[in-house]
Amino acid sequence: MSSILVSLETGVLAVTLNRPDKLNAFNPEMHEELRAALEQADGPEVRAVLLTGAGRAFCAGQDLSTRKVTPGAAPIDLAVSLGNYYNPLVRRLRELPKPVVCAVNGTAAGAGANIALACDLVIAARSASFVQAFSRIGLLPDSGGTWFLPRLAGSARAMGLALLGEKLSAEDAAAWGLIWKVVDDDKLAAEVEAVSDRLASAATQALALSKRALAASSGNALATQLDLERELQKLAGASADGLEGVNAFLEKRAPRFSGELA
Ligand code: LHQ
Repeated sequence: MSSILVSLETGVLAVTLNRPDKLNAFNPEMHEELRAALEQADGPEVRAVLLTGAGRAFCAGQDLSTRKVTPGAAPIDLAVSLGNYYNPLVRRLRELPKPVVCAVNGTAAGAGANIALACDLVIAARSASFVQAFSRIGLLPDSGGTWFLPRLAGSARAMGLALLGEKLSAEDAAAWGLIWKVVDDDKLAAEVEAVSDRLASAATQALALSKRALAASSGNALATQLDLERELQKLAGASADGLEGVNAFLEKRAPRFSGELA
């Protein structure tokens, strides 16, 4: 059985983590398959990515069943796993010039929580939860957790989540600004499909430029950010979809965006 399921429909590349009996915890095979699936997102036929999990969890982070160390043996070097797999994955999600929707269908724990937070629009089922499980096993948040949490939730809440490793409900995650929204469990599939379809028929380059500008903002002073917006808006305005958007508005019709990247 493949540990990642992939389908492409109407411009949406749907990627499902598929190790439900392990709560979709990551092993090297799943990382490799996910990397290959996300490579498909480079094709012009893909205009949005939808990431979700099979079964009752979104993802329980690293598969700990292969991590048992016998006393006296050399410890496993976790930097290798982060350097080879988790860090490139988080960067890929952030740097992909296309929107990534994450449907958090159940528990998102450890790296699984932070991979969800790395996505652009996170929509969670009401029964889902987010657990910075790291402190419970003697680790610190990784996969971008120490970067995302203070920016999304503020430093007091980031610290509490990191140090206590308590379960945060999807509703609290939304109230704290960690995610875009929560929907009833039986509405999740329809909601994420509608949002993904909408994004896949939008002006793809403009969305990519929004992603780029927002990513840059946390390291920039306002003056620098204004310069960046000026530079990027020039590109958006000169693109085929930029022209189509304005023309459609003036002609009082719905725009037909090609989604071409410059
Ligand atoms: C699991 C796992 C799991 C294996 C549930 N592995 N089997 C990066 C670099 C390198 C190394 C270190 O880490 C990292 C990043 C990380 O992600 S570190 C954090 C790793 N993840 C965790 O510590 C979470 C561990 N899991 C849990 O705390 C709970 O299972 C959660 C809160 C996810 C769900 O709780 P429950 O709903 O009560 O389910 P459960 O605990 O009964 O789990 C169901 C099964 O899934 C169970 O197996 P079993 O054979 O007893 O049915 C678990 O052992 C297995 N499972 N997480 N990460």
